[in-house]
Amino acid sequence: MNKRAEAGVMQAGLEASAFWMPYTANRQFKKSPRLLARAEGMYYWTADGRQVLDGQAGLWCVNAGHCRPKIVEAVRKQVAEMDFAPTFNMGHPIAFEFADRLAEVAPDGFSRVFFTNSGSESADTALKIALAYHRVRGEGQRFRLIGRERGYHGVNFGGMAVGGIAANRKMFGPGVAGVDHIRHTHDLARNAFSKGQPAHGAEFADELERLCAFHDPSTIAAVIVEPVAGSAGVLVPPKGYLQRLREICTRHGILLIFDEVITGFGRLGHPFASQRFGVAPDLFTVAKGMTNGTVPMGAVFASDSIYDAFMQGPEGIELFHGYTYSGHPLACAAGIGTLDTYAEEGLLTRGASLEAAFESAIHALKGAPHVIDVRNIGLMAAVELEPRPGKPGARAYEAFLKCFEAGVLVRYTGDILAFSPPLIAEKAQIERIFETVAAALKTVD
Ligand code: PXG
Ligand code: PLP
Repeated sequence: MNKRAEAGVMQAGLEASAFWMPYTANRQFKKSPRLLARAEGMYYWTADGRQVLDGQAGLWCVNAGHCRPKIVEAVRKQVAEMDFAPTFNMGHPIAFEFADRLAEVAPDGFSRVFFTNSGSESADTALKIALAYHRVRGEGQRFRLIGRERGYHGVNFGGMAVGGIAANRKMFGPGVAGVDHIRHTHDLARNAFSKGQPAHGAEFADELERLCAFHDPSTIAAVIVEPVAGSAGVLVPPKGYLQRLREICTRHGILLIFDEVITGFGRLGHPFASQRFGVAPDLFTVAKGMTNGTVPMGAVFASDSIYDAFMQGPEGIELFHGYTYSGHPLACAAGIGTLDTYAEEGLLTRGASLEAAFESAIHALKGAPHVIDVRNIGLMAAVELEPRPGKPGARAYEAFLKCFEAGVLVRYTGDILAFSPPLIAEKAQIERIFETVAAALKTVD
């Protein structure tokens, strides 16, 4: 443990720290920090030595649990062998190997992988591929991008523009031109306490048809949605909704992009959400679970026909896009170690066998104080609380703190508690997460 941790910074505070923390109330946090110092399997240990059960897989990314030996070893070996090599006009074998391994686990027809370094970069990359795809096919008039209210596609300009969480957008100016949004699918009045896909709301997809009529569909390049919205608080698509989006996109020649940054790599009990829902996108993005969170990496999977469209023109660079660290050797090594671990332990489908236990454990919270909704699919779930009057978010924050004090880490966003344990979770650990939440809610006013 380092000196600061030994000195007990959790007590001392970090008010003078240089670290400008992301998505965090810096002043509040630095007065009473919560520091994680070590991790293994389902657990973290705080800087002062307390064990904490990880109910959110790091940040929706550590799907195989923490510090798994195959992944650690692969990264250790790679860093000593070759730290970095460019992928612009050069290549290294491990990047090709990892792309091929990814194509093997991808749904049929997705045999091309473009590497990025995060979910945000994946979203922007997918949007740019969509625009360029239409352009190389002589349909450059398709410039519009359609997102959805309450969607999250990261924080870069493209993803922010199609994103639909107001707080993430309002400070940052007019953004990208030609963007519109369909409404979100959250409908507590009809769907509260749904198990799995809610019954009502397939018709929300018809808003896309309305936007097509309004803008002229031949100006729309792509629609991007999360199959299950994660950041906005686990909004599960109503039955038939994704199918309807797919039909409308196909009818009008619009590309459908699934943002699978959270839903990818086993979160829904299938390798990818498109398989769970039986709806195929044209492009999909991943990150997080791709390397088990060990080294930052993301990717865009392209259907063969999209990749092929780019390979028709004159010889030369087909797509003027890429990141210094696209296909970084350490990330590829971590990714291969991750896929090996997923395969050996059946983790890309393990969620399916845990889903029933997970569902009944979380739905036991129906009737607990302040709970106005419980929703779940695969191994992701949320509990929505009635906000404290005039103080949105305060109740969930308090519940989160009480859970953390009781040794369970959960995520909160607004007045929603969100859950996404590592896919190695045992039933008893899942039960402990929700028993801890139940106990915490009894003490929150
Ligand atoms: N798309 C989706 C669907 C995501 O969930 C991103 C893109 C952006 O990925 P990066 O790697 O750039 O962060 C995400 C990320 C939360 C939370 O509190 C969710 C995310 C990130 C941090 C917190 O729910 N999702
Ligand atoms: N800014 C400058 C000045 C650069 O030279 C580069 C890359 O060469 C970038 C930004 C983009 O960095 P990255 O490729 O890591 O996204």
